[in-house]
Amino acid sequence: MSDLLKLETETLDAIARAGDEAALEAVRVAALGKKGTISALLATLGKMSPDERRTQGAAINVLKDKVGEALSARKAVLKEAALNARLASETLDVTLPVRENGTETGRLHPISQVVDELTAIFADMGFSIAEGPDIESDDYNFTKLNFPPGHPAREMHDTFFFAPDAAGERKLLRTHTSPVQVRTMLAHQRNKEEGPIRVICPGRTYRCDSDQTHTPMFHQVEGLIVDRSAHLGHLKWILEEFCKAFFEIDNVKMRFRPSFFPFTEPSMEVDIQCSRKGGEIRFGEGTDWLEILGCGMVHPNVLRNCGFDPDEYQGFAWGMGIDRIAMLKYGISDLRAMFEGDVRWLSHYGFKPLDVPTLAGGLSS
Ligand code: 2NM
Repeated sequence: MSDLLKLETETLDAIARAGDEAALEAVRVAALGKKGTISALLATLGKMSPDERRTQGAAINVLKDKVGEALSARKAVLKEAALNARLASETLDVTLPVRENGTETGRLHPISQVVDELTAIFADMGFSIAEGPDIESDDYNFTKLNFPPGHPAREMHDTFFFAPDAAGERKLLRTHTSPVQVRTMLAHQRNKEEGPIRVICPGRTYRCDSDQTHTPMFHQVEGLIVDRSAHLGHLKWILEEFCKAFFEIDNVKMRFRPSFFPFTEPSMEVDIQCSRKGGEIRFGEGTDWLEILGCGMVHPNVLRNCGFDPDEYQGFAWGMGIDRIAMLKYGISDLRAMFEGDVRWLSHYGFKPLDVPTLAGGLSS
């Protein structure tokens, strides 16, 4: 009996000292597990005489029940303590502001926004969008576009040239997106496509020029129509519709001045009506003019170089600077800040990524 009493004292003591549920479980296994002290005592009952078994059995079972109760009581205490510790450490301040996800905090660069706007406007008029490589051949960037070798207009483009390759060919960074139109015309012929070409080509362009109003990389969008009966009246209508849609005004006056480009004849520069009252440019009103693009009828040499018979086909094309029209539309004064990648600038001038521009839903609202 005194052994039983000793075991009881020791076991109850161990239960009282168990500091967490894992320690308590170890005590339980040591006492009541298969090889536990109390289980071992119960196993001795079989070898006892019936009398012995009656007294000893009752005593061992009383001990087993006591230990069992002590275990569950201690377990309840430890469980509550563990819960209280978790509640104290895992606090959540539900009054904190909700952190917004990327679609709310991220911003699209104004240039991406303007490209999306141009795309929406010209796609609505039935144009496709074409892209091409930034690294071009001299042939596609110049020769096919009626800039013959040695022509002074080549020098005006401040071209970035690469070192000549093994075959002696000198690649360059395209100085305009016009080589994409060249590729479009050549592919149209190669694939024997039917019908007119109607395409706009937005993209990066490069010239070795850097000051307040020039960056060595800038963006252009050029448009091209080639058809049997394309004429300047169509060009004028397209440009007017574009300006009204892009600047989100009901009416616009445009002024076409004669100019020169190697790839068009005749060539024109286009101004749009604006007012500059109070240092702020507004389009569709006032008596001032602002130059926004160049255009013209595609030169017969260019059509011929790209596989079209200029006696059967005519084309017109135009080109403008995306950076410049983005700055005009969105009141951005510093060109170079556009390419500095400063998130403070972007969070001010950028656009919410889910506000996709559409003609029906509004371009910029
Ligand atoms: C401009 C102005 C005038 C132009 C011409 C062509 C092509 F490939 F058809 F010959 N593409 N772009 C063009 C015409 C570009 O940018 C100021």
